[in-house]
Amino acid sequence: MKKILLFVLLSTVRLVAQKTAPPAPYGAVPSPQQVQWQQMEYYMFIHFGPNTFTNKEWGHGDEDPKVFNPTRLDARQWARTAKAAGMKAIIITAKHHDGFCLWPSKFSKHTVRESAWKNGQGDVLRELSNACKEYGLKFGVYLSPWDRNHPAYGTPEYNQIFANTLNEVLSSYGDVFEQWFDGANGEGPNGKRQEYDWNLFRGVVFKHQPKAIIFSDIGPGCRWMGNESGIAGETNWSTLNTDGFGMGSAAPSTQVLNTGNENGKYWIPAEVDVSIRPGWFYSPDTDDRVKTLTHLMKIYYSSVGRNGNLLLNVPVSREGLIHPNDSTRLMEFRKTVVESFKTNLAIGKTATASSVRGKDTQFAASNLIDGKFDSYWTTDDAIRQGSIVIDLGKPTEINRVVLQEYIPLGQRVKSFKVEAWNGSQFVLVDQQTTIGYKRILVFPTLKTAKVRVSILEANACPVLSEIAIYKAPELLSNPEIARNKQGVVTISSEVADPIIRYTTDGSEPTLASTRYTAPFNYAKGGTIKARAFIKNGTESSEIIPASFDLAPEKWSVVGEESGRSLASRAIDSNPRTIWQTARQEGSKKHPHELVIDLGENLNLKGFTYTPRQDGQSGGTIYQYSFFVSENGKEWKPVLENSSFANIKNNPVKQEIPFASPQKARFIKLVALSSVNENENWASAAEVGVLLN
Ligand code: FUL
Repeated sequence: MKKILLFVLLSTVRLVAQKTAPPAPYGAVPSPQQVQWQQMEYYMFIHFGPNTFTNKEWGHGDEDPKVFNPTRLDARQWARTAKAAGMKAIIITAKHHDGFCLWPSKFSKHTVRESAWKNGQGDVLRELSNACKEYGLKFGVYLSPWDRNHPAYGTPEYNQIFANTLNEVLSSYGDVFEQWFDGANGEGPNGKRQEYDWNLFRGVVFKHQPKAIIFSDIGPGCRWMGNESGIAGETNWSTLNTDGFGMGSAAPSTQVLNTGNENGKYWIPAEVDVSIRPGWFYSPDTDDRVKTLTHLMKIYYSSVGRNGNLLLNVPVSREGLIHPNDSTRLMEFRKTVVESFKTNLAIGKTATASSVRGKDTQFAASNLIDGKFDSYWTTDDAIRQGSIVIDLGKPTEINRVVLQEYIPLGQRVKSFKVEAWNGSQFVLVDQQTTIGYKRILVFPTLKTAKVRVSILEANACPVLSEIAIYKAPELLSNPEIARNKQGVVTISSEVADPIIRYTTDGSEPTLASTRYTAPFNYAKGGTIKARAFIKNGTESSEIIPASFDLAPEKWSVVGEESGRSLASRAIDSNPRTIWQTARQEGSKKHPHELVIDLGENLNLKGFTYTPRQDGQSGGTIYQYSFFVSENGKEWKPVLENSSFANIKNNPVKQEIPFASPQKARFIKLVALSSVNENENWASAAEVGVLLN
């Protein structure tokens, strides 16, 4: 009898409990596909094509398709590497701006069929889509509408040709989880630009792949987050206003793409695309410049840790393989992420909230520490603030807090803070703005028994899915290598009492390498590799490489007339200072020039241009000509009407080789256009030369 009574009582409690309805969705919400997509978090981008073989970032479409000839292509090796790296998918450049198709397309004459690879019988998309299936990875395709090869580009027929091309890819290789549309819109082989028919293109995608996420500047599935350096906004809304906007130059500003719009009309979350090397395509010149582990971790925290998915580019080499330098780094990266988030210290502890929706246990704070995304803590509709205390039971070392909103009900939180109990009161650890699907706070290790998370402002009652607490292993900070205008190198480190060792012959520094004790002269340039050792060499930092051209010790700027602001800043070896020209008068925008006296006759094999590194693009040069002279009077053109490919989105140092070595005492860089339309001036962080 007692048992029956208890049963009746419990059922009534449950009935009462079920009366508390969950919160209504707030604002734009993700589709089920977008939620699944967001949960993928991290996947691989592969740039591969003729550029891999020609050292270019943007091919012109006039390259001989025979240059595409990987000697040992193995798509299974790519998939195996991605899988071992913890990635969930691979997106490949099926067609980049040069128009070259990695499959034998019926709609182009610039494809693998015309290449030397497998005597024209190969199909990279077939091999990769099969390998992805074998390794349980999703498969995605990048197709550039901009086509510098197709003769119809720039004419109305091209839109249908591009739609047919898309149709071919999306109906031939099984499921495609993401269709990547590049917004770049430049000239075709006929010098014309295309008006793209995006409605037509989107229709083709959804016809064959109704579940695909479409990436573009403005979605609709996910959006570009405004830069190619891996840094999403600290504030990052997954909602965006796109009415009235388009792709490329018609897109919202990069600043808006970086942060999204609070209360934006559509759910278009950020995808963070960044390359593991300085450029998107493979080049043997960058084998030594694979991003360090520390840099990749920083990118992880500013992408996945800021409500964005990380699309990390790993360019396939000329052999058709992922290079060992990249795969080694990917494995180190994977290991560090796994170790950092191995043990959630909140699991099994207690969580108490300031209030719970309808006082109903189904919305209790314990849902925050159950490791399940689908259960959540929330409050009554009228309550938009709240705090949760997680009691760790005893003083515990922590340095990461991970928060997640339950995004199927929308993104709500505008600001929050995290505090730690110091024995007598809560002290602030960090205060931030948005959370979204995932927000990771990184802070120096502290010891505490209780963590308090407070939602300070939200657009509707907060709905949080998880709060997790970790103690990630600390990485030993890396040495920094700097060289001044005179060519004197200094190596510093934040590590206490490090022993820094370095090499100048390209080899890896070991305990037996030269020890750094004082600044030294390295004016002629080359590559220095440094590494910090502690605890008698049982622990060491990463190996940090730095490459230098000839130091601009003897150089001077010629004709530094007034009005031109500090041209010498382009040759001061300090990329933080910028040369900016005066504005052109009237409607004239360009040219602008920089003339440098190298102080001696040199044999040059190329030049370098470092655009401003302050996050702005004002004055960054796009088209240019380059001249040399032995006397400063007669000038010889070396490169005319050339351009720095992709410099606007990826403003890294440009190393431009000459077709043949040039004797020169004077050099002249003439800026012919800026990356920004309507700009009538030019800028540079540094200009340098490459010696033969
Ligand atoms: C950009 C392109 O222009 C680059 O070459 C690269 O493919 C990058 C991912 O997107 O818009």
